[in-house]
Amino acid sequence: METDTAMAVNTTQDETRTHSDQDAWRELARQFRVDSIRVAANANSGHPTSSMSAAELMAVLVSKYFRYRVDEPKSANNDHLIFSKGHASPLYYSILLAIGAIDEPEMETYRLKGSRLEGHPTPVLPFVDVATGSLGQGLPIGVGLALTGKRLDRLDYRTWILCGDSEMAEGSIWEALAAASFENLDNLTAIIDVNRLGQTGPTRYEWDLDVYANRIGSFGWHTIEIDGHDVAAVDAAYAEAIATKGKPTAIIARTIKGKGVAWEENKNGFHGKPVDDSDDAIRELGGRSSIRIVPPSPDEEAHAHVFAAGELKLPTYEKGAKVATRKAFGDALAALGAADESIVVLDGEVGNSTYTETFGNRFPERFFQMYIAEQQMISAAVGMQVRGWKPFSATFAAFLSRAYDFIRMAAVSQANLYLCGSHAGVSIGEDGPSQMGLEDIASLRAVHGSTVLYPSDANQTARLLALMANNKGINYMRTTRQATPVIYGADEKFEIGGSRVLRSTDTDQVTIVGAGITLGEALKAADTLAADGIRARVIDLYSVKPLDTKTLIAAARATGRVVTVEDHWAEGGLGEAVFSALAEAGATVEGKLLAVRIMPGSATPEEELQMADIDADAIVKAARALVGGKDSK
Ligand SMILES: Cc1ncc(C[n+]2csc(CCOP(=O)(O)OP(=O)(O)O)c2C)c(N)n1
Repeated sequence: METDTAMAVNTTQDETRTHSDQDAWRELARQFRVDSIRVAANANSGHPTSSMSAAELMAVLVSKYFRYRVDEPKSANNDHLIFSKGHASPLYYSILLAIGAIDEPEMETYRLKGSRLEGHPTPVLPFVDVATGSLGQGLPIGVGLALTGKRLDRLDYRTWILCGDSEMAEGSIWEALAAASFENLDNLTAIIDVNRLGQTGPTRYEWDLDVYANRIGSFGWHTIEIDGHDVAAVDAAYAEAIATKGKPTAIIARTIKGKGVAWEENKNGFHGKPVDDSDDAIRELGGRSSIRIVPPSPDEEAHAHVFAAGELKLPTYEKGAKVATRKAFGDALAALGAADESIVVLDGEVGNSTYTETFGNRFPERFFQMYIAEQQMISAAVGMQVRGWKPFSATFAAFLSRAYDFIRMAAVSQANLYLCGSHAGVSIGEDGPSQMGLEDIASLRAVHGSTVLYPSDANQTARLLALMANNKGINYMRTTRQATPVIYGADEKFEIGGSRVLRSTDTDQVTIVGAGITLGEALKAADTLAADGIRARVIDLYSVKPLDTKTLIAAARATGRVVTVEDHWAEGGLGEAVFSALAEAGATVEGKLLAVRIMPGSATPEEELQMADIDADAIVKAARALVGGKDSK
């Protein structure tokens, strides 16, 4: 058994070993407290008291149970340790120091400018799988890692998550608790540091461990209640967690916030600050030490599972046919999945609307139904990409907003995510505004380093998706519910950061920029304008971020007038992207930003576009007004 072969703090045998192990764990916990206090004092900020409560929990874990190769932090067989309570970073860095992952000079840079030891852990350090610090994220991401271990990698690594008790109020934690037991994740252990206090005062249930145990137990977990400062109890709890088969385990540990420093123990008002009189505190704890440990070794022989892969054969569509881009997304995703065995797909229980079901039917082993739990869907994807899988997550664009904080944090995690939001805009029609994605371009554009693609026809969707699948960072594709005409041939080339000029002459008087459903409206408008003798340039802005500023600037300079049209709120969408790029380039234009500005209701798609003033008629009117045509007054 892995626990017996573990290299613990000491190397003595038999009876004496138990006692000396326990002494060594206590010593290590003491060192973790001292190190947490001293680095926070040095930085004059941080969360030492939140670190001190979990010192024994972590000392026993890393000495005996956490199987990890410090020299190879990305090794497939390593266990994973995530501080869901990321603010306890002093404790986390104290562990890294003790296992030799960082050295003493670096330890002293905690929270200082340029340091890898940021206020909350991020993957700037190779030992950190994912960024935490936004509470309620570590456990759902851990579910993703544990799922990956069971169903994708098929390796026996374990995932250990340290949670705070105040953090347990987050809804995403309960999404994770439900998902983990449903998936029988006995390779996942939640360690709940019940220190009774949160940031501003007592937590809801303070030290009532039974409340946690009953609720978490009713979610299908094995639960163990312990005194989190009793190293023997902590040791026994980990052994029991490992021995528990078929369900995940939650260790619910009663602890004391600020433990070890009499004047701060279990007192409100010391959260998130250096310990008062830190020198005295360190003296009270017995002074500094430099214990170094070697965590137990993982099994080096096992290899991650690899699925079979074949040829890439992207779908093609006949020009003139009417196909929804969401349908083309589903077809293309399945085609990409056939060629790239690392592609996995997560569904928020709308796979027959987003068309991820096409992939799911073909590759059930790489398809994950996350049910209507968007935070868990994105977290699981973040966990999967830690191990090199390429997760595509799809739901209605509107519902991705529920997981926005997880997407934001995924960027901090330097994660590679592939997102699709379907049912974009008012053009979904009768279902009404609750189902309409009208904020997604703005929100996804605002994510650091993101890519935002918005195809307008089926062939373009397939080709852009193939490019997106090889792109890093947070990638988003916006798809349309309505069938739209196929306007591009299957052999046309597109690029991330590109655009396509569909109508142009040397004497264009106005530029119309659209994408997705509004591109067809823009083309219709250009025809109407042409009949009036107004020459309009039409640009398909399928890459909203990065933006093809070169083409836009050239068009703006050539025509002096720009109309943008989008099925999205005016704020932060395609139009604002275009006009801010033009302003930055110093291109002076007369502009009109057509976007949704009314609260839509139910109507047919055509009526919706018309009521929102983003249909062909609205574009014609705006263009005429700019050019000074007959409807301009
Ligand atoms: C989503 C979110 N909301 C609020 C905060 C601010 N915050 C940081 S720590 C904390 C209290 C956490 O208490 P607990 O989970 O019990 O951990 P402890 O510090 O007591 O160990 C709060 C509210 C946050 N980081 N994330």
